[in-house]
Amino acid sequence: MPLGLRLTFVFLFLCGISNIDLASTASRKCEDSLATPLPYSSFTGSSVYATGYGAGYAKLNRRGGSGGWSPVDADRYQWLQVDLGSRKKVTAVATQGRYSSSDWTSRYRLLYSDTGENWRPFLQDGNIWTFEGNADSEGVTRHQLQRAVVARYVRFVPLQWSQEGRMALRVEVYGCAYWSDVVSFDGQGVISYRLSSKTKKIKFLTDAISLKFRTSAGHGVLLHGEGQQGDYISLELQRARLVLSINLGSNQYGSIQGHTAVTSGSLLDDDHWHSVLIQRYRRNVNLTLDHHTQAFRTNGEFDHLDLDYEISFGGVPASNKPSSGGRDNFVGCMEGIVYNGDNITSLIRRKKVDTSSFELRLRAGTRAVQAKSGPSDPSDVRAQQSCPEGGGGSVALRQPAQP
Ligand SMILES: [Ca+2]
Repeated sequence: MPLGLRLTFVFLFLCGISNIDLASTASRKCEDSLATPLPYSSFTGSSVYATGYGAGYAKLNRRGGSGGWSPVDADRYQWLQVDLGSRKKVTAVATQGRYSSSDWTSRYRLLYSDTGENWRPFLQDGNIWTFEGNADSEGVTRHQLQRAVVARYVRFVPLQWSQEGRMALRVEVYGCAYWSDVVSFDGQGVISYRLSSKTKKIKFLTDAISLKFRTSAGHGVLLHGEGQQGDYISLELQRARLVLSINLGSNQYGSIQGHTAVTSGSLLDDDHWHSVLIQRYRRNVNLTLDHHTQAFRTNGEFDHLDLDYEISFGGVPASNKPSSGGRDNFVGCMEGIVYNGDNITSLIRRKKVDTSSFELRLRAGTRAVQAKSGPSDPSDVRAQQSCPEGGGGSVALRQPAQP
């Protein structure tokens, strides 16, 4: 089969698959009870007041043990932790006091984490949020989260508690399974997404690109595309800030300069997930980082992004390197990469994206998939330990130093 024909076929086939994926995830409610089905050992606490007050008894409406969790001390350093077993989408929480007692928690904060070590407070309206808890032992107070979070671990941190009794909790966490293909980048691999055959250039009047990333490295290219006329789009981390560079065209005399760069965020190398959305219509661009949107217009007079036949994620492809000047590849994890309607991460799992000249590894739940055409080498094992899903374990994003 001629090369061009094969590429066209693959491209059309993939669009169909990604549409099905998006439709199936959008249509279901996300309100399952996540904590109740868990075993005793999935609950841990900062301390335990006495036998029968263990964290595993902290299930909503249960009366096991002494009817709930209570710590030894009464200060703001106590916490009750639920390990959901794998990353879940969390949409609501509920609390209750210890069964038939004068022990409860009246105000608390919520922390969440992928690793159980690196915690992030739940925010509402941009502030670390304090939730109203209980005023007796049996009433249930439920809070819908203003914005769902994705996490494996959830911690309840009591701030105020019963005046007459002790600090105590029974809890529920509501949400649903979170399916995501997480791509691990070791600084070598680059995903190259072929937009068309080599002979046909692409003109884009609009763009919609979204992805999530997590890294402990302050520098690295998240995505890059460029065209022979000098157009480009490039998203990268520089000094732990996000920089979007875009050029819809300059003229050859230099009187029209299209280069435009916008910076957003800070401390993005904090090993937490961050979401990015780029929306463009002609010269109008919205750059959204973690739900904060910056609107700007590109410089110059041109409306189309003229790209060559591919766009890459995690670095600049080797073929483009000379013009793009030795920028660092991304080291870390990405998920939910959607490029103009195509779910790239899903396509990678199905091995439909060209990765022929690069190494690439990803994990999808417990289904580890290796999409790599070259011979394997010993570094594979190490790299596959990055970006764990489901079973978890510690996260090593950087390559360990060579002995
Ligand atoms: Ca252009």
